[in-house]
Amino acid sequence: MSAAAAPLAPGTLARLDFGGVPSHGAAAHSNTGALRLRLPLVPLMDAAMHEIWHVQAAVSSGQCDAIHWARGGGWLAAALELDEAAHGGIEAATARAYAALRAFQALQPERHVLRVWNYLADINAGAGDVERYKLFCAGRSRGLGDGFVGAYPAATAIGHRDPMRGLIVYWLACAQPGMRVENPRQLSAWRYPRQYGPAAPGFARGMRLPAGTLAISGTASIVGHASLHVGDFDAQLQESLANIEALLAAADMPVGFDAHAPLKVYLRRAQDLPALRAALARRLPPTTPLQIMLGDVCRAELLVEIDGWRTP
Ligand code: 3EB
Repeated sequence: MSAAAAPLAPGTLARLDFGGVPSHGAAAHSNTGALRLRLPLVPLMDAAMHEIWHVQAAVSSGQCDAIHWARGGGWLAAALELDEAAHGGIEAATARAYAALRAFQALQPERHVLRVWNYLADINAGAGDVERYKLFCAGRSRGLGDGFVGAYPAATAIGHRDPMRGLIVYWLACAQPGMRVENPRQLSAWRYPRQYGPAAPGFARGMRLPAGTLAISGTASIVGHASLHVGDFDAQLQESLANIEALLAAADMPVGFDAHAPLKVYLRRAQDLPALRAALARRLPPTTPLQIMLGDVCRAELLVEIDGWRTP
């Protein structure tokens, strides 16, 4: 993650920017061939940050129906944005997106999908089984069919508030398999009981990439399968960080945060920013690369979620 607006270096697979309304959709290609994504999550930092994925190889790129992709050195970055209104609503649009992802991935040499991000509008609207996140989970599971079963990628699913209401799915795939990591403090998401919806969320808590980096899934204040510390922002944040540390330990990686652990923090309420800043100043060394943005967590009672990377 960096704040510089430098031109893209050779070997740039993808550049992700947060904030701004995507006037021509979320995905595009730069003149170097990198995949460029502008994601409609409002940054809460003074300086706009972006995330860059590098490979040690030449990068080429293209488009296949709605999927934009860039590849190089055995890695593939790809993205898809659907207007859910044009695809029958969030469940049908998600099924369509994941069926397209699966069909596309089946034809790529980088066939292992290791990490997926999902951003959708109004994630908590609707009650019970028709809450939009649960419809999203149902659509994802239907679109994938038996794809990913037993090999779930690490993932994030966060609500945005963009009036364009796009469903944006982007992912990282590799020619080599990764190694899934589960968190001993949390029930694996695909085993969540029925109360969380008819289709359990299919994702792994973490994924060790072939190069050794750990992809950390969206991590919130959930222990077992229960949301903890409802209404208490500070305690939710501490629990989320404790979950990430448990995941690092489970992955045999150094527990704790530093310049090797870039994190993205999604806040439901901008008013929690001062409390977040104060708590992070106590918990994280100042060298930890951070992105903070507005984003709605998939359970209405959760106020904060964190995802990121840990490089060896
Ligand atoms: C959780 O742990 C919080 O549905 O892909 C985190 C990461 C969450 C990914 C997903 C959901 C997803 O259940 C929510």
